[in-house]
Amino acid sequence: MTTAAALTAELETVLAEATTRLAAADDLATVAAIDSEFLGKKSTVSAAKQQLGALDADQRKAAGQAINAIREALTGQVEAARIRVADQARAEQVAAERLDLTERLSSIRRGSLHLNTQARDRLEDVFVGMGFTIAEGPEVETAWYNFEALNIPEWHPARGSFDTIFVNLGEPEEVMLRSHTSPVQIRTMEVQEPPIYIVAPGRTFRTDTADATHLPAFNQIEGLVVDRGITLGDLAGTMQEFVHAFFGREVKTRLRPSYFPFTEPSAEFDISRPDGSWLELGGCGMVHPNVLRNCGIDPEIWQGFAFGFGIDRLAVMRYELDDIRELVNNDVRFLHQF
Ligand code: FA5
Repeated sequence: MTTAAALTAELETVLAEATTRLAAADDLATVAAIDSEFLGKKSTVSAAKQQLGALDADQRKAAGQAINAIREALTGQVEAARIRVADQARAEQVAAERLDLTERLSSIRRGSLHLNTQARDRLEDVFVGMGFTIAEGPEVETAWYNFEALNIPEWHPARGSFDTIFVNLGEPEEVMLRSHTSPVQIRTMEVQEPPIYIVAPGRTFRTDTADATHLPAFNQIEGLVVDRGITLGDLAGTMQEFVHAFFGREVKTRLRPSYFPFTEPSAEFDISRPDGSWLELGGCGMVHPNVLRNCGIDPEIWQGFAFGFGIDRLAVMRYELDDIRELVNNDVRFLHQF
């Protein structure tokens, strides 16, 4: 004959087993299987209920209470296991899908100044170190500053050689994008009394087609010195000093006779490449007396020299590029190298 005490003892064994199995369960399917095994229709708890009718009336109440208590305890444990396993699964998923933002951050590369800007800054440093100051002028110029004041009157064939880009303003061919930085010489001498020692870096424009050594928009640095007793020797010495400071002592320089209407004598200034060939950097010469006169400076008292170099070509040389167009292609793989 079953007694309430025996039934309770049996149910407690069942509860202990369920407790152990639930503690080991690590997924929702296992918890669901334990739930139906211990609380479903075929479970010991359900079977115990059916045995209640066979008990004596005095035993029935105690046994019924014991079954309910076990049932509640089991239900509570199954629910707790379900929550624990679900939380664990969510935590695992979050960990798996987590984005490592610190890793991403450390892989972002910092930008750097464009090669032309680096070259220009370095040029300014070298010339400021030699006692020059920095001057500026506008990128849109009039014929007076770009040509006439520089001793290039309208009929002069040299005007054609500048491949000028004109702006549709005023008289035809009166307003233009400056084709060189030499107009800054005029603007400086108009407002400044000698002695003058300036360099003027800036953008210049020509109808040139882009190739390995040409760009339609490029940069020049103009230099102008006006003082007493200035000679061609001062020009040559300044050029050489500048090249040594900018490129190092192994780079050689040479002056080739040339022609510019605003200097007399005039020269083309070349530097040696590692392969032994020469690269033309720019023009230079002694400031023409007419140019000084155009700015109200007496050429009997003051003499000067001037030069104009291509900054892009300086960058090509300094950073050993094969093609000047690399400077404007905007290819990050290229730009990141410097
Ligand atoms: C001039 O522009 C004169 N103003 C230079 C000058 C100044 C002479 C003062 C005397 C006194 P040129 O046209 O040669 O000269 O140009 C000077 C330099 O600018 C060239 O040697 C070259 O380095 C650069 N340059 C000219 N055209 C281009 C271009 N299309 N692309 C890149 N660089 C260029």
